[in-house]
Amino acid sequence: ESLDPITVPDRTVEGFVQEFLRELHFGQGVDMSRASTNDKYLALARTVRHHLMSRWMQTLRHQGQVQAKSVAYLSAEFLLGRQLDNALLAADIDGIVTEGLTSLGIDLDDLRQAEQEPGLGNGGLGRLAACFIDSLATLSVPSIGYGIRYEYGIFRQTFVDGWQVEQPDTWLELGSPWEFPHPEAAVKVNFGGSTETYIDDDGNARSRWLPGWSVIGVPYNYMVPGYRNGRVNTLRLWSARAEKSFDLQIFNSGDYADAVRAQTFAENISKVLYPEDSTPQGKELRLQQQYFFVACSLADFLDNVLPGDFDLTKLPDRIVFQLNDTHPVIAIPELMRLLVDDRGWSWEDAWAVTQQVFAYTCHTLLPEALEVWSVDLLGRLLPRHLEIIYRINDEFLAQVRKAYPDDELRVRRMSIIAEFPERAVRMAFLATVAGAKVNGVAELHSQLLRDKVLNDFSAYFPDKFTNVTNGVTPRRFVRMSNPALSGLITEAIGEGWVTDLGRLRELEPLADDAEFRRRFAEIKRGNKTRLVDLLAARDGIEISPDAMLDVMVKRLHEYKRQMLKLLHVITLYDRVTSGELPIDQVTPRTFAFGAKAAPGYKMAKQIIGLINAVGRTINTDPALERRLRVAFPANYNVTLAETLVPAADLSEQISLAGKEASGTGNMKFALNGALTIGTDDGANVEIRQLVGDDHFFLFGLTEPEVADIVDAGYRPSTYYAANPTLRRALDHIAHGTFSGGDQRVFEPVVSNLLHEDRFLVLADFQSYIDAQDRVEKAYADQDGWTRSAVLNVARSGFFSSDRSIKDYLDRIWHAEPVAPPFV
Ligand code: DL6
Repeated sequence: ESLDPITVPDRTVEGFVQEFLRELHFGQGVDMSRASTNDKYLALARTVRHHLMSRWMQTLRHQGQVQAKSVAYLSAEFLLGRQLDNALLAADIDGIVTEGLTSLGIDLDDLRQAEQEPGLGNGGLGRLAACFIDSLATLSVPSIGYGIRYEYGIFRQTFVDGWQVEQPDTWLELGSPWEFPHPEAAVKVNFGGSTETYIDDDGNARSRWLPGWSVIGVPYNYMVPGYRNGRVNTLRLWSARAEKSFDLQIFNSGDYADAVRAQTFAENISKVLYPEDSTPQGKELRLQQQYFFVACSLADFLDNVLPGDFDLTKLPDRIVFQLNDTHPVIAIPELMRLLVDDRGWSWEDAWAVTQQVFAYTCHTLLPEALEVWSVDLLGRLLPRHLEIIYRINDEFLAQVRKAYPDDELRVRRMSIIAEFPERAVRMAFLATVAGAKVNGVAELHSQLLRDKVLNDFSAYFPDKFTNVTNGVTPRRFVRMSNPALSGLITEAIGEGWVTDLGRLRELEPLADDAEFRRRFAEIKRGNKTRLVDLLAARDGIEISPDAMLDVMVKRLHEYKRQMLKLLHVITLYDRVTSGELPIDQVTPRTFAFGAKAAPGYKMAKQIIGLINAVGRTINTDPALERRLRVAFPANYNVTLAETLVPAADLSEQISLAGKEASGTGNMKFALNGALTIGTDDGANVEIRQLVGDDHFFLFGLTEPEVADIVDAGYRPSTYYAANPTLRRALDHIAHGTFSGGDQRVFEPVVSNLLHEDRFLVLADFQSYIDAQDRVEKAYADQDGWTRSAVLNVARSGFFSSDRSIKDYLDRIWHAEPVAPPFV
């Protein structure tokens, strides 16, 4: 098929300039003399998206013709990051754009900075979804992402006196040029009310829903370009609107607030992303969000994406709905309702189809992060869905009883309905019972799901459980964010690695090539200089490009153990200030942190305050001669990661073994040539196996050792008593060294560590300090370090999200890429 001439722009510098000026004039209504940076950015974004438009149209037409099995990725979060550079890369027009803008006296970099990143996710789970849709498009898999268009994304973090203060993320404020609203394709979503039974025409008793209220879901489409392969997939995010947004009668009677009440109420549903990570908030609004987006998405797929005459008994040949954690799991009873109530199917036929079209990915090991909804709330908001869940559970438990007669304890353990502390629906159990497959996100995580978290289920459904180790997109996290390293790699092994990351292996011999190592080290230094400039401009933070850059960036959570790294910083401070370690023997090091705490998570916020307090003390103590620095830029996000990760020397992946499901930051760092100091947790295990023990700093208890210590009754104070180094570090905090002598400020942190320490920080302390001493020695041999860094890059190709998606295709989706319509 040929391209649509109307949508194919001219790929010359002159053509670009003309198109850009047209957009400025006709799109923004300004000329160059009056255009603001934002005007220019919006005009540029629209000009760039023209270059993807014909592919998008073609992909949609082609998809309609081919009717191949597709993947619908249902996710409450898509942490996309900025779009401009990704679109430039995919459209391969970087060169003409830079040249064209320069000829107009515009610096592309200035326009880049004008883009507000869409922060529609909390962390790993949302960023994974964004990597996956990139890989689905690049692998040419017919697919669609479904989610929520939050008006406010993840909060903007600021520090006031070192304490986190949250500000709203107004990412839509200055216009969002990457989205295409389609109000004409809106979907109605019902809530509340009651159910009634009735007798159908065949004399069967049936139930139906009499909803109490409803809202409208408006789809916003986003392009998801594959990497130069002619395919542009779609991400469809839903925004909530009131059915009747404005009541003129009430307005005329003078009650202006009441006239728009319905609108305010409805719009609240997609107003703001829940700023939680790993712990669900039992909020009614959150359940409304979840049902809202899956109801819109299922209706959209069945009514608009599938052809009108589609035989729904064939649905499993045509679609798989991947449930990204439990947030979209309410889609299971929704599909049952659509088939049984709306289309008159028998329960058995509907269940047979439903069981084949869903698959569930679990992203946690923390019991408190497994989502449950009280029966009371669910019954109030979605009464018909609750009935359906009850029936699914009754039939499932009847089978369990058959398989395990006289084992009522097991039946109770496996029930989708929990009885304590209140009657509640366990969404992970529902997903496991109904899903065709259940996967964890790293080998260790999947094993622990099978052996511990969902053990009864893996015994009952042994074939359902599988693993797909996470991955990250090499387009954004190497090719785009590390152009210098990308250039070096391409020069050495050609361009193919961008879509076939395993080919990085071909770099291995170059680890022994002195000239290659020299250039590699030079690039690392250049990336550090980029970061130095960025932190100075963005945060007023001053760091040196000559220091080792030791980085821990991720959400603030006790299980991730930012505290452990902080205790190492304090230990170094203590060694120097006590005279034990001469300052000229300390390797200059920048300890960089980036972390947001959930606003309601008090201990996490205390730890943020403490990191900043330690930073203030260390950064200003003349005894340290600026050789040790703490850098904690506020508001860590995808955009900052893109400069930080390529600059790092050391990657901190130090969660307690058995707690981090996978991690994906760990992969980004290894791929950019940082060495990891880490525990045997999540995907660290696989990273270490691949890069080799000589190029990874392992420390800490293993998961079985952790289990033993906890079972025996862990007493953190015994570690404090037995270890003088640890004692000195904790005493500094307790005695107010970092709080101007005030001993109360950080008392909750100290007493938590001494008396509870749920994540065994004290138990792993010495092992961590020893590993840091090994880091110090290894870093002293700069050339040896660079050799290890090269090997980290060469051996991390496995962690491409393209490989993850291929694993999903083989192990779970049983779908195939289709040849792209054209290149
Ligand atoms: O799978 C993506 C990402 C993992 O890499 C992290 O290890 C894991 O903590 C994160 N999980 C969540 C928690 N969500 N829930 N529930 O974000 O997923």
